[in-house]
Amino acid sequence: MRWILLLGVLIGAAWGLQTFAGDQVLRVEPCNAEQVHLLKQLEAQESLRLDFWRFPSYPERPVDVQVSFACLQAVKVFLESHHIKYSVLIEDVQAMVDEEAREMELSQRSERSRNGFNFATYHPLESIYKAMDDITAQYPQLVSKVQIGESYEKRPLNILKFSTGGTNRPAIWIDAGIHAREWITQATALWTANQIACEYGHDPALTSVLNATDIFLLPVANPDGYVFSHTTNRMWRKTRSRVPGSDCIGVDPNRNWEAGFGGPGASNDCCSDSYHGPSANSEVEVRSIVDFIKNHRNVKAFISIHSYSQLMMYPYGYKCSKPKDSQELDEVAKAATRALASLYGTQYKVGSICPVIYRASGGSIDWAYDYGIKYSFALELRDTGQHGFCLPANQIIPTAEETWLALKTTMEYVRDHPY
Ligand code: INF
Ligand code: ZN
Repeated sequence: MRWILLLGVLIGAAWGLQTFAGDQVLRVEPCNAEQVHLLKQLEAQESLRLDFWRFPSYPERPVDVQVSFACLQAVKVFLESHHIKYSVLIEDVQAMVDEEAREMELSQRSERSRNGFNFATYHPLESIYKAMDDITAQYPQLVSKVQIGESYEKRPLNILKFSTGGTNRPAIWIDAGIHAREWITQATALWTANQIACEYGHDPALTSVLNATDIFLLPVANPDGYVFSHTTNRMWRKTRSRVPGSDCIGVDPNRNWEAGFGGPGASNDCCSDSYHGPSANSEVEVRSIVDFIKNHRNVKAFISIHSYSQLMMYPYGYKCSKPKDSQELDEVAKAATRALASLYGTQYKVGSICPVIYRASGGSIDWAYDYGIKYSFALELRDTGQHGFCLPANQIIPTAEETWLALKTTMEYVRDHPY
């Protein structure tokens, strides 16, 4: 049995398939600034190829880091020798990835036989795009597909526009999947698209929102990265752009916006997962959204969906001072997360990016807020680390249903508070 595993790993590696045999995810709990500094030194050690699922930051907060089998012992010795507390959050990353792949294969097989779209499983990009076309075809009076650009590898960037008429109505922007590996976000966005289409005219809150505002929904903001996370490296986060002169690929699209660009909370190392890129808006995926928003001055809310950690955040990440609207944004986020928790009891934390998680420059919602879109929020969906980016498919619909309550609460508030 073991030689079959070895053979699989070798064949996978020959294909450039990233395997995670023996990898673990550690939850590290630095207890002071010095220990955070040590973790940042570890992060800088490229040879360890550590994959921080949650980055080290000041002041000290829990850090989740995926460690390859080859480096596991060395990293644990390092942490223990510096008395840095850690625990094993995920025992076997490969087993979790394999389980997810098995579930996808089974449900896609049954879906083909039933000829219906299964929202309760993860889908490759082409299935998501086909589902978007089907929703548009089924509800042509309400839904239209708009291509706002092309990715680096020339895949379409498609949004769904939900509009019940009127011209130049206030609009709400929602994007998901800007970080490729956060699969629950693309799945939640697709379920949400179907929910909006089906529930208009039935759900009073949604109907009242759509009778006054338009909704622009981008379910896959980083299609190249998403395809790569399906075909090659499940833990891929960035875009797939080739930066001239770099020996690594991709830019963190949530560090590439003109908002404190290149400041603290982003890396200028092209191999880092938080690499900000050669210049603001260097990533065509980011540029396309910026251009769309600039051509639609009626956008009054900007919601960017990430995972994981169960948070609803508002600006700023590029600085740790509060935005002028912090009290109002805090109240909206608290109301939205109360609605979310009312369904299954899922608890979210609320606050500005910097104090809630860490300093992060070049983020999308900071740009939107400074551009004048007051109601700018980032959601971090389930869970809090037990599965991380590999949330089991049986949680897709419950996550989407509870997130929907937060989105509706936010959209009703935006509708009732024109500015
Ligand atoms: N989010 C963090 C990030 O490093 C935090 C964040 C969210 C920063 C929103 C700025 C804006 O980008 C994730 N979670 O990557 O997926
Ligand atoms: Zn993210």
